[in-house]
Formats: sequence, structure tokens, C-alpha cells
Amino acid sequence: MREKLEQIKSEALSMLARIDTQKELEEMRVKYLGKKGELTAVLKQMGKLSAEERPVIGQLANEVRQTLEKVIDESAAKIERAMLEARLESEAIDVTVPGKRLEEGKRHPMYTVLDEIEEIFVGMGFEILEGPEIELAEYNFTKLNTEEGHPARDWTDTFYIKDDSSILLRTQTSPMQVHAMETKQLPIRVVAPGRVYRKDEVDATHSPMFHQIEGLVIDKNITMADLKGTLNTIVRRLYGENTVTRFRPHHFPFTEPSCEMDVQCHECGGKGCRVCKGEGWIELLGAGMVHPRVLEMSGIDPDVYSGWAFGMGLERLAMRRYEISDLRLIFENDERFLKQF
Ligand code: 2U9
Repeated sequence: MREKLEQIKSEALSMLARIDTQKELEEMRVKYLGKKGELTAVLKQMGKLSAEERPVIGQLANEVRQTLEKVIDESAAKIERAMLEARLESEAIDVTVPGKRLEEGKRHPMYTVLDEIEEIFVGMGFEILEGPEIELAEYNFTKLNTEEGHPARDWTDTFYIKDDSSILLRTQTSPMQVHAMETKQLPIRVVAPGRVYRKDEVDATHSPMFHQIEGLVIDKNITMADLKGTLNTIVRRLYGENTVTRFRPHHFPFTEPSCEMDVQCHECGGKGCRVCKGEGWIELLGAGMVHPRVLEMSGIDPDVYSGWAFGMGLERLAMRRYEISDLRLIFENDERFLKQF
């Protein structure tokens, strides 16, 4: 039995030397020290020993058990340390490696201009309306006093979605104001910015999709003086307090009377130069008093209420503000272009 105990000890120690995982170590502990382990099996046979031998073998067996428990514990600690070190090494972060640069985008210059305009209108009590780009011809044309057969409704100018010309891509944001007239309580003060579509060939000044902002005011006793006063205030906020403006007569189907508003050229002060193409004035927007028939078609009594409206192209406004020479630059979104604003 003494030999058996010595054998267990030396076998266990040499096995331990080759172990380097927690799993193997646990298996080994069960193999030698477990309830059905080799050492326990030896101890179970102690009864067969003589009274003299029993305490001697018992002590030896205890020593073997203590030795094995101690070296197994030590080995467990060693394995744990090694695992921690391996983890620290594999998860190490090199804080000196140069970072990846995240390119930051920029607000598009046209939207910067739109933000500014919206803020001015909101400050004057207007509500901002956004709505569908696909519209009924009824709202895009008919209810804006543009009868069937009107040249603006031509298939060569408008993107129709149905063969019967009943549904289209809006050619102006005006249908939003028609919806406002039909659904909102009076008085109305709204601006409608957004994309519009016209069948234009792409060149330095044309694109089949562009952006507009339109506005509409309807109340009792609204006159051309309100139109001029409000638009002058807006334009002076936009271009500076000393901006000089003029209104010229014009024609639109949905307004009567209609006008266009010019600003005096900031470059030459009205003398005529390259920027204003010798005119001294730069065309800014179209406007007018809402046509009584337009009011009537949306259920508003033109004998009680009147209103004014305006429309302007946002690309042209941004091009003038930032001295952009070609409309295509606005749509290409070339980083080298966008980075400049
Ligand atoms: C309703 C009543 C009237 C909107 C208006 C203009 C004048 C105008 C053009 C400017 C350049 C379009 O982008 S552009 O090509 N627009 O000149 N728009 S008055 O009048 C309305 C709108 C809705 C119910």
C-alpha cells in the first residue's frame, strides 16, 4: 500500500507538469482526489491493514492528499494568471495608432438659404407647409385658374403620371396653398417650400427638378400694400436694410393683379454691370393678389376675403447669394463644391 501511495503521488505530479488548462486540471483533481478517485480507493482498503500499519499508512495517505491539494491549487492559480495575461495581450489597444478621419458633411448652400427664409417667415407668424410632390392636376392647375388647354398644362412641359393627365408631378408648390384654403380656418398665413418638376433640358440655368418657396396670406382687407410691405421687409432682412426694390406689372393665371419684384443690383448700385447684365436690377420673385376665382373655387368668398401670394425659385436665390455661376453645381453635390460654403 505504501508503494501504491508513492506511485499515485509521483504519477499525479508528473501528470500535473503537463497540464495547462482549467478543464484538464479539474479532471485530474477528480481522478485522484474525487469520491471515486484513486486515493479514496486506497483509503477504503485501510481496514485490511494491521493495527500497527494503519496509522503509518494513514499519515502517509494524508500527506499525499495534502501535497496533491496544494500543488493542484498552485497550478490552478498559475493557469488563471496565464489566461489573464493572454487576454490582456490579445485585447491590448495601441493608443498611438493614428485615427480614421470622419469626413463631416456640410449643409447644402440652398438649404442654408431656405432655413434663413423660413426663419424670417416664421418670425412674422407664417406656418410652414410641406406636402406631396405627386398631385392631382385639379390642384396643380384647375383650382389655380389654369383651365384645360392652357399652355402650362402641355405634355411637353409637365411630367404626367396618368395618360388622362389627371395626376402629375407638381410644377409648383401652389397645390399646398389650395389644400390650406380648403382645410384651414381663416385667416391663413402659410409658406410652402419644396421640390417641383418641369420638363426642362438641363443647362446652366435649367433643371427638370428644382425648389421653390411660395407663400399665401388670406384675411379680410388684405391689399397690395400688405404684399409690398411684407415682401420688402423679407427682402431687407435677407439682403440688408438698405436694399432697394421695385415692382413691375406681370401676368399669372392665379393672381390678379400680378407683379414681379426686382432688387437693385448690389454690385453696381443700379448703373448696370456684369452681375445684373447691364440692367441695374435683378429679378427676384413673382407675386400678386390671389385671383377671386381661385378663392371662390376653394370655397372662400372673394367679396369678404382677399389675399396675396408669391413664388420664388430657391436655386436662383442661392446662386446669387453665393455667386454660383452654374445651376448644375447645385445638383451634382461634388464635395469640392460643397466644402466651400
Ligand atoms: C395660390 C394662389 C396664388 C403663387 C405665385 C408666382 C407668383 C411666381 C414663380 C417664381 C419663379 C415660379 O420658381 S418659379 O419659376 N412663381 O412667380 N407664384 S404668385 O401664387 C399662388 C399660389 C397659390 C392658392
